[in-house]
Amino acid sequence: MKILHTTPAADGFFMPAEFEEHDGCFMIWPERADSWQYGGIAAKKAFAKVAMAIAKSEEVTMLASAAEYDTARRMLPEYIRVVEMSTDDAWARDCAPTFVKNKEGEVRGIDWYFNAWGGLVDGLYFPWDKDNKVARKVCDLERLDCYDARDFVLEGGSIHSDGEGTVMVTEACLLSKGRNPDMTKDEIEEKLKQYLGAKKVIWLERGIYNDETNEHVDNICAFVKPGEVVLAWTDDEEDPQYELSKSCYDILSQETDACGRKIVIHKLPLPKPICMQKEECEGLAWMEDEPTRTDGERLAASYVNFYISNGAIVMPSFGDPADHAAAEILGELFPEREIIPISARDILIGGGNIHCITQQLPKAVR
Ligand code: KQY
Repeated sequence: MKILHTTPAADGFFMPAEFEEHDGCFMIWPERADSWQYGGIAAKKAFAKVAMAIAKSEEVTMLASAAEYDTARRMLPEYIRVVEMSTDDAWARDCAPTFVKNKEGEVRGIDWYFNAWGGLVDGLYFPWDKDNKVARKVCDLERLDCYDARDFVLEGGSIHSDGEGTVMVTEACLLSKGRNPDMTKDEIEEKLKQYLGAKKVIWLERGIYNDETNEHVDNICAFVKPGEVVLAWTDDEEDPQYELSKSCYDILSQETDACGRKIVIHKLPLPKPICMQKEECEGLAWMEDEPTRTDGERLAASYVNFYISNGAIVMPSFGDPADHAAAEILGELFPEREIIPISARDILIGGGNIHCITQQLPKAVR
């Protein structure tokens, strides 16, 4: 693996869309006691279901610590590759590489600086040094060259690309004080263009209410094809989420993408508020100086946090009446793919969902 000090755009590389073909998917086995209740057993089962759903149509690699290797190997079918790797938690979207490719189909990784969603300002755990090495280790494992972008704090969940020059982000996240406080919005936009090969960045203002990542875009809005997005939506004007979704809707309605298309917006209903229960809080370890979940705390549940595999949409379900409507809408938008809902409360308790625990490897011509 070579560490590259040029930029993807300068080398003709760009970030493909998630709905393009993949060579596989990376995930990380959950074990962190302050993220996953009661030894993480329910989370492990949910992660295994997600991995199996994705593995129906692409290869899955599960990264697991030395301590958890045997458990992961036993709980996962043999067609899922398990590789020992040290991490601080289980958010492959955010600490595995963002992959870029060129017109010839060569794939490379990007190694952003990862600081647990805000470092010492409002990060969610400390230390994060093991997570911060995952991108390079994965590139090494896959024998892919890797761009050094460690002067810039970014997580994969904070960007979405349509693969045709448009990238979507939220201001709440990318302009947060814990990431790149010395950079202006224009400088951040320029960095995204250089590293993701983008021509246009669409800045939404906000994401999902109470999303502890400072409102990652991947929980509120996602491209389903070039020029078309799904947006997490509620009609309940009394819900604090309403203003946030409405602001995204207003921005997207006025926007065109890098190819000059007006954006088609498909509203994806939100489930009714999902809140922590006392027993769930009691199953989480407490760590000094880290935020802890409290009884009744609203979790950042959204159906937009789905993964697009080669053959399926692997989406969260919450046991809510909206589960069905959300699955139907996604089924209409992705008629060629199987819709696979996975009960996701045990992932949501950790603070993210199916998109946050997966990272696709685009199809390469090797
Ligand atoms: O949503 C994500 N991309 C990650 C959430 C991390 C939460 C840590 N408790």
